[in-house]
Amino acid sequence: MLTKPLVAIIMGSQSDWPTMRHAAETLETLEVEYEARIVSAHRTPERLYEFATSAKSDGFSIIIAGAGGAAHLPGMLAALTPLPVFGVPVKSKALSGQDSLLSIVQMPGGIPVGTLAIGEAGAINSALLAVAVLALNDEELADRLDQFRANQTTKVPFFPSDTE
Ligand code: RP5
Repeated sequence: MLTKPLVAIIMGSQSDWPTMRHAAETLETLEVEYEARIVSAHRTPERLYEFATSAKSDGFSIIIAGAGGAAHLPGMLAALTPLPVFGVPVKSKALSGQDSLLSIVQMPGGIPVGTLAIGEAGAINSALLAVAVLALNDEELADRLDQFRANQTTKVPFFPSDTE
């Protein structure tokens, strides 16, 4: 890795990676360095504390945190770091991610978690939101984000087709 990653992608479990890898892939597309780690609020609370309290001094600017079920991870991270935290509700088996969404989005006033959609769309958008923030101070990144969005626009057909 040539430069220090600005974005940390944190997830509660290995089982979250099929969702959170979409955030990673989106950052790769936009050439933003990231580091992905498993940190569980419930199973590895000391790892969570150590990561969150040193994330800023370690050079991270933004934390993306994905978790499912009783998804305390993004909120606990936000409580322990001044960095912006974007939460991705992972689709749970029991309640299809509605539990994850409500756990992440319903933070008490004072400790914000920017909460995205459930699942893959939320993971992708968490990365795009992170890029948009970083691009405020990085013109080359802003250009890449503009290009990404322009490419997306050109892929939308004017008319529907029977072929997939
Ligand atoms: C959460 O529990 C994780 O974020 C994951 O979404 C969910 C299930 O974890 P596993 O039992 O698959 O490890 O902490």
